Amino acid sequence: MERTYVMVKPDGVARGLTGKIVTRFEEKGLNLVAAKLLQIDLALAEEHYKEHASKPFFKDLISFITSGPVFAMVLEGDDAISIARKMMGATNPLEAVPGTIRADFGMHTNHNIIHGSDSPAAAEREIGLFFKSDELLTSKRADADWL
Ligand code: IDP
Ligand code: MG
Repeated sequence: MERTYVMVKPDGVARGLTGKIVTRFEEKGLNLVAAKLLQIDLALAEEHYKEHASKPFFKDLISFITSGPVFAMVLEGDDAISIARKMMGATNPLEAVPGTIRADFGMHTNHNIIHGSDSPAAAEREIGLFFKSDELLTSKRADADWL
């Protein structure tokens, strides 16, 4: 069993895609452990994306991710990290395979709808950045035996 941090970015929230995106993960079989709408401040944005601090797109990325509410979630399931990344699709929506979230809803790399942790270490770090431990709640899905 694994947990991952997934976030609908400001473009996805503003475009009214939050519900559709959450539904995809729920229907797949991932279990929702925590969720909230929040506006990311500068310090949290820079910490979350610190691995990209030296990249040419960093400034635009920080201003985009702080531009409006995001929908933050923790999802749980076997191989949750790689399953969520597969469902998101490639970073550039042009390269994302149809059926993935970025391919189906996104147009450009800089507005690519969704974030998901890319490793167990990143998932642990990002869950800790966005949620307190008492915000993580586990409920048994009715279909748990099949997942
Ligand atoms: P990921 O979100 O698929 O893990 P990363 O390489 O970790 O991709 O990049 C983080 C985010 O930074 C991307 O989701 C995208 O929003 C933005 N980004 C990455 N590369 C570029 C780029 O070349 N131009 C503009 N934005 C980029
Ligand atoms: Mg990444």
